[in-house]
Amino acid sequence: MGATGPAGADGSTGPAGPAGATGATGPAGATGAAGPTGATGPAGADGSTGPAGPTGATGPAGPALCSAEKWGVIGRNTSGTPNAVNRVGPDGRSSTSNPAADVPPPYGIGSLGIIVGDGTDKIAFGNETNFAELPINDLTTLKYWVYAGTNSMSGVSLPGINIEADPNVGSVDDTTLVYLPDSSISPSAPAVRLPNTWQQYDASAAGSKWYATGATGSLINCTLITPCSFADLKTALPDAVITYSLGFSKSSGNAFIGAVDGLQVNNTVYDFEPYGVRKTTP
Ligand SMILES: [Ca+2]
Repeated sequence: MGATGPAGADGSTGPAGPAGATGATGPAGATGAAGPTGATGPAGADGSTGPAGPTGATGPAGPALCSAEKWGVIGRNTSGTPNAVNRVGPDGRSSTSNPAADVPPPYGIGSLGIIVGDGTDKIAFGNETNFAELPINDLTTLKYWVYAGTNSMSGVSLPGINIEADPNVGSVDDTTLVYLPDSSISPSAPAVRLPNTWQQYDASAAGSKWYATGATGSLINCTLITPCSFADLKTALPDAVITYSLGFSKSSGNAFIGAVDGLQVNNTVYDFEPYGVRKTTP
């Protein structure tokens, strides 16, 4: 037997086998990190208008536009071309270093402005209704404030108080009781009269000078030449009553340009204001 021959050459590679079957699904991966916040979106449209709210409470009344208090020019005791007007101010001056007039009238913001020229001008401004039949002896306080718009008090005659009355003494039924501010002395009048500022006169105080017009003045010895105090006047006229009016008067003679305010009759102050006269307390 022959020897075994050499091994034959390797055969060629056989064809690829068929693909294996798909493996099973693996497990889910871990959750990824959160992404960044997105940009703000656009604003939405305006909502619709809501319903109207309830009506509010009524507010307080405003200042009166005029007063029904019965004060005015007494025509039958006025002549010439004087002027009286309810006005704002005048404000007085408090110091020479302040050019602004800043001292208001004694009551409120205004007063009764009065202008009386020389000659025959005279004016009466008062109340012809509310004081009728008031006994003179019931007048305990009678005061008022005056502002003289001038740079010098020399020769200035101030408005006074006039009361038309029935004296109930003697034979006449009418007289006018006249307060004289220019000849009255302290404490009825200021010790020093000053221009361009407000000063008070107390026609019912000691130092007051009054007279009664007509036959009554001579009868009780209270005349323009020999005036008496208000206390003496009341003593001499125990039964006198007010008749037609009580108010201010500026008679003829010297001029007056200024104002009056704060007329006090007993416990009532008549405050002269731009819209009329208002009653208040001292
Ligand atoms: Ca006033």
